[in-house]
Amino acid sequence: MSGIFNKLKEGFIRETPTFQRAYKKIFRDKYLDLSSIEALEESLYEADFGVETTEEMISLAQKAFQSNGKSAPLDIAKLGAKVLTDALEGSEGVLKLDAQPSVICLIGINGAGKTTTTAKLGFQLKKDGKKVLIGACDTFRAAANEQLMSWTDRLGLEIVSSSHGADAAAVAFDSYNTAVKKEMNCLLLDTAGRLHTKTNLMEELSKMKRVLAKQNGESPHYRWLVVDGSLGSNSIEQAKVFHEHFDINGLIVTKLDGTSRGGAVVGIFRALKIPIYFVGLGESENDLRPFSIQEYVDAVFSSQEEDQ
Ligand SMILES: Nc1nc2c(ncn2[C@@H]2O[C@H](COP(=O)(O)OP(=O)(O)O)[C@@H](O)[C@H]2O)c(=O)[nH]1
Ligand SMILES: [Mg+2]
Repeated sequence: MSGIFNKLKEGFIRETPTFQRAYKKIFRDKYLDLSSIEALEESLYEADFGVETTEEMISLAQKAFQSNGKSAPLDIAKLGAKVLTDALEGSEGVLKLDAQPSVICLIGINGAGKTTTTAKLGFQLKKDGKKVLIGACDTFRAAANEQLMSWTDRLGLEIVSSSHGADAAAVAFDSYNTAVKKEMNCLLLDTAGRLHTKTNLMEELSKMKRVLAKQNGESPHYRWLVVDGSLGSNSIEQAKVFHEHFDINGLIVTKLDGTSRGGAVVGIFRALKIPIYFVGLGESENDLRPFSIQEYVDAVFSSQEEDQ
């Protein structure tokens, strides 16, 4: 497994002790019994895998137990991996920068990780040889520009920003024009996320979307909702509100490096059926990773093998 996904795996071991205990017991006893199935069920709920996925796993485990009374521990890993892999079918988003500039809008509530993800993604695309421009469309918070600019200064990224209180759609408009003029491959738009004035935020986002669509019918090509993975399945309802107003076509799940609720990735995808493009696994510019079903499933279910 590649280095960075280890952070998810480490998080899963450290933050979900119940899951690991249940799993370890099955390994130690070398077979499945009613008490270990029960422990597994409880731990799956605690890790926020959600009702659907937990029930699927438990019903398969029960079947395995009933059919031979014993099920090798690795079978549990295999069985769980199959349930997750099936549930996550179609969840891997693949970023293609066909349009020039391809416009990616990151939206979501305060603290979800939009600004950090904008910087990380800009950095990674630049490393891949893309010409990247960042538009600072969070004009609501006074410190928002400084936060983004300290990232772009450090990472050598180009940015279009405006003063605090400016019209976010106007910043999006200017950013797009600059991106066209400078022949950028990609324009990343960071946005505001206040929740207490939700209606205004939704109006602001809708306006931004309209303005961008006027400049280019296809833009914004990517409308990504950034969700905080540590909030678990609570993100689902919030996502629906944003989806109504912004027609979300991609997800970023952040903070999977240190959460006890990493199972929520499955519930979020099952509820929304919107592909996950990247996951956030830490606070540095290198801690963003394209979402991979295989790596996610390995991080959840392979964690005990090395402990044996
Ligand atoms: N551990 C961890 N922290 C993160 C991650 N992504 C963002 N953060 C932190 O979450 C906080 C809020 O992030 P920010 O980008 O400002 O959120 P925004 O309000 O949506 O723009 C900051 O302290 C970030 O460093 C992540 O993947 N892992
Ligand atoms: Mg921000």
